[in-house]
Amino acid sequence: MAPGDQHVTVDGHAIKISNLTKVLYPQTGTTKGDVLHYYATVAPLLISHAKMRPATRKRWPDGVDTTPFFEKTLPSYAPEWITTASLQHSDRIVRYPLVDDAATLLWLVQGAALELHTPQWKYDVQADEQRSPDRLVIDLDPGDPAGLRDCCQVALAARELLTADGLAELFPVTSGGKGMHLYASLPQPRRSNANDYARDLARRLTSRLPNLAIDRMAKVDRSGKVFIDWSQNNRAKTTIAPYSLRGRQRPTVAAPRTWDEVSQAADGTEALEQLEYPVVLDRIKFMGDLLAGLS
Ligand SMILES: [Mn+2]
Repeated sequence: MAPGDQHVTVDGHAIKISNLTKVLYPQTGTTKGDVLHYYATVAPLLISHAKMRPATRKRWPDGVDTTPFFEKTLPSYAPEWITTASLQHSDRIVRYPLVDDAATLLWLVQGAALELHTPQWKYDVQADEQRSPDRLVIDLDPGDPAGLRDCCQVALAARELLTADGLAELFPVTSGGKGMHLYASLPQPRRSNANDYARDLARRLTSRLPNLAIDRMAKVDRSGKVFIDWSQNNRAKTTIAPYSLRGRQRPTVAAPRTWDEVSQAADGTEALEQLEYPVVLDRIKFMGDLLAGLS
């Protein structure tokens, strides 16, 4: 082993951990050790929402100031104990890891996978099949000068529409980027047409808030409006997993929020900002998992 390398045992699996002092976020001095500690702490929460979902990783081996790479296929040097799903793509079969346990999560993070992206459906390893989508995600992307406050106004309207549609609870998550994601568990009857439902919801939101929201995919002028991206419900798409870090200048997180926070931001009482990992660690100590109840 190189100096500074060590082995940790997680779920009975030995994982080699290296370069703990390497700075991955220069602006904040956040090291790989900090990142591993963050993921080890949020593992139970992150995994409860990411398990059984084939994970695409975005890796920054040399830190966030360098060019990352997307990785779908699990590398051949990966440990055999990682649970995988082999999925047929148009031209090839891709073997993805399923982030079903802390050992898998930490092995991926050891490889500087700062971001984990997952689809809104699960892969059933026993049956060897892809299940129908069990979650709805609505991605709210603000176009300058619109910001999180505008997203919150759209989020409140979305919550009203979903409630009227009889859907279960809607969960707001600030993305760690510019905007916000809204999640809902999909009841069985809506699972076969999640993408159509999301598209229809986006259209209804846009007609309700014509000056604030836009739902067109084309690169029309989105400035000052919130783009409601419903397309991430497509089976081929993934979204940043809740509790994943982001590979941005600062170590922000895709962080669950309360509706009180969203309401106060919408009416301007209290500004809402993207959260960095130390704040997320504090919050989970006294708030637990705000996404408990999401499938
Ligand atoms: Mn987005």
